[in-house]
Amino acid sequence: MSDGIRCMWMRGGTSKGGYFLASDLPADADERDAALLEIMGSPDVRQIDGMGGADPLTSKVAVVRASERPGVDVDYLFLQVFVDRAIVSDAQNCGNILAGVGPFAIERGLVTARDGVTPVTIYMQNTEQEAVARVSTPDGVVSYRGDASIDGVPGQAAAVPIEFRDTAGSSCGALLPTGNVVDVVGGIEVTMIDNGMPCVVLRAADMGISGLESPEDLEADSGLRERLERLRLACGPLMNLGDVTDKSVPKMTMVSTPRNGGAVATRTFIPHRCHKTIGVLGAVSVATACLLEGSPARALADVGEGAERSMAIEHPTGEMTVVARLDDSGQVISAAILRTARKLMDGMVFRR
Ligand code: NQM
Repeated sequence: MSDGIRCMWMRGGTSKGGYFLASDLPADADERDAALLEIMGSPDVRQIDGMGGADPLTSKVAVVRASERPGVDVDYLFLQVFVDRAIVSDAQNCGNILAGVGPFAIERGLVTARDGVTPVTIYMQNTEQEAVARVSTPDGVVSYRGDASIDGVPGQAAAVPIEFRDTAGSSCGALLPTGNVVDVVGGIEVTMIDNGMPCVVLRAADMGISGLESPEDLEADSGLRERLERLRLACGPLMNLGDVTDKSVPKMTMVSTPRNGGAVATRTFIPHRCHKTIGVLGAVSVATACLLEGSPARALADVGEGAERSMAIEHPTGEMTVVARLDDSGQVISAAILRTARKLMDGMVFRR
């Protein structure tokens, strides 16, 4: 039998995946990716011969190492293992999988836990930015139990609040890579934005939908999917992302008026499947688009007032609240969200 690779399987926010120490994986990126494809069972729509859950949200990997950067505890590399294609991509970050990185780093001894709450400063290698996650550690031991709940995950768990700073232009080089709050691409008004995740934000009505449809119904609409993909391929180069045919960015978020007292309603393709909720950094980017005077989202959104805005981004299974802090000129300077995480398995995973 082949040797196993040590890993922990965790739910991070509304996603799930394998968490590895960098030192437990092949150092060569091609060899590492070949191992991860086998571990997940890709390419195969069912991922029947691997650990993946036949959904991009459950086919994710965190690679973690102790950081050599001043003031930073660990470096985190996010890898998206495509389900139906033999692609492992580092072209995007993931704020949901990020929620498990702090607990994992403590469990693996990379960070010493305090009694109570342990802040873990994480350098996100994909976008070269930092986040601080606060992990519940009563008596210096990670606890996954608690009374926090997040939409899209049943039950309650320990809160993992995460704060992001300086996420603008994470992958596109600028918050608004075209320099414009609104561009017309293929006849549709869009905001191309990157506040931690490259997103194209457009009105649901402009795609002929109400914006309240279920992800299943939207995925079943092949005409909608084709129009969205055409638009995405046209936006990619305009966002400094080059040819995005084989990339999982930009995300496509269709917005409409909030229906449940939130800031805005969303339906997001990531980019070929419709998200059951919304990505963390995706939500930060969409919230930021809602705050931009003149954007298509702004006209539909309820953005509140003041230097700190608590914005509930409505999605198919509830909402995700983004707490945005603004400077005097109205620019978002930091964003915080609440996630939870859970250890599911710690052991060895095997290659084919
Ligand atoms: O935007 C899905 C997720 C994500 C990414 C995706 C995420 C983020 O829900 O930060 O969390 O957009 O591919 O895990």
